[in-house]
Amino acid sequence: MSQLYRAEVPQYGTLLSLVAAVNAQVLREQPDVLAGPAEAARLEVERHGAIRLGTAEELHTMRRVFAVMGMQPVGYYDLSVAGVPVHSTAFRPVDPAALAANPFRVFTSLLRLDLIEDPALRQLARDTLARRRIFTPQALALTTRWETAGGLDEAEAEAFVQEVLNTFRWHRSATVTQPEYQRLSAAHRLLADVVCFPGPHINHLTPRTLDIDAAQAEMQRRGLPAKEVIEGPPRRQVPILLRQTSFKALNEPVRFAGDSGDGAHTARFGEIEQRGLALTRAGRALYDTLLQRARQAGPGALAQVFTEFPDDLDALRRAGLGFFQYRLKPGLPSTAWAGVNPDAEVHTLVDQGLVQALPITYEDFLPVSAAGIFQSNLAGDAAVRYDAQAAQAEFEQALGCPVHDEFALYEAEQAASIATLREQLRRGAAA
Ligand code: OOG
Ligand code: NI
Repeated sequence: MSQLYRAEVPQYGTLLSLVAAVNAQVLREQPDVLAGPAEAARLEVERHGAIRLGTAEELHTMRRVFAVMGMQPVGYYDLSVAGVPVHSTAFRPVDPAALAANPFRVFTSLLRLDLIEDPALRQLARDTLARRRIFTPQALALTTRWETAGGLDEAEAEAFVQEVLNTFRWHRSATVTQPEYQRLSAAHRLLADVVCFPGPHINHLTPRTLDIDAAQAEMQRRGLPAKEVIEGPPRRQVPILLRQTSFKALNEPVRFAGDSGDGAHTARFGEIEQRGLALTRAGRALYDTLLQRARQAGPGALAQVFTEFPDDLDALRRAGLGFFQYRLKPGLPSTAWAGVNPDAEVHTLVDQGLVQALPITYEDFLPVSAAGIFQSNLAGDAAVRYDAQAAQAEFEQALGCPVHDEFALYEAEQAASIATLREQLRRGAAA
């Protein structure tokens, strides 16, 4: 997918080399910034992509296709509150070992036609979408084979990747006429992006940077059309959640149906992300409150408002704001544990110098940031207001299963590390 996107969006190659240069610089200055060689090995792997689907059936099949690759839906994001007529989830690996092997996620949005007011336009969109087939017959057959046989052999797996790649390609030929495109685009540019093409072209791919401020400055220096703002929390000593920025979307040539002319479509872009500590529900609530306050206070208030958010790992841990993995400090003789109570509070065990707390990285997305990313790439649209409600039940019905609760996944990872630790202490104490 990376090769495909690089061929389709040449600036993306520039973005990748820029991010690699910034990361190399950070690693020269802070050689310990990555937790070991496994982290370094996957640094250059893209962290996420995004697609936008048109129908419940497309979402349902996409869920089956991602399952073949070990990716499951995590989280529900309602973007209608931000004037974007979609709701979304992120497909990703859910267990820590799978995430360590490959952390790739796909932010997947489903168009909400119920939010399009004009009934004629809604019908045009529905009919156009009903005619398209976004998966090749072979991709569907291999997905079914994986489900029934419980796996694919090497050749089938290779064929699966090649077939599924077709779903994410850009198509220069639109499925609608130019006047139809214009009507859809006038209602919402996103509507045109989802409805007018034969498939859900990959909208962006996002490498991971170790210093998003430096990467942003470098984007501007190299003349990439970078956004002015970085979405998410401000720069801090301890990065939390997710910070993102992107370059503005490209103009791509389009040929409209029925010889109705040529034009251009603007939707696809490049994005970079920097990830930090996963926050507990309490931490997230504090983040949301401060973000809200900063938005009300206006541009420039973010850093000041966030001084209320503790900014060292110990404070974050003790206040119960972040998730951590706990493990025995390596290299201690087992005599160090003599007399230790295996059931003592983890913070006490850390204080006693026996246990290390390693921050768990946030693997998900932020709805306010995502809305900002959507909007910056729908340049020129006046803000649309929807009196919508989140529609998680409908989304899950289309998907064919509930989405994972992201907090529960982090909680389970933290709890499992504590259980293992206590087990080791108990064995040590008995020895
Ligand atoms: C998805 C926007 C959200 C992110 O990184 O928050 C997103 C889209 O533009 O389709 O990718
Ligand atoms: Ni993104």
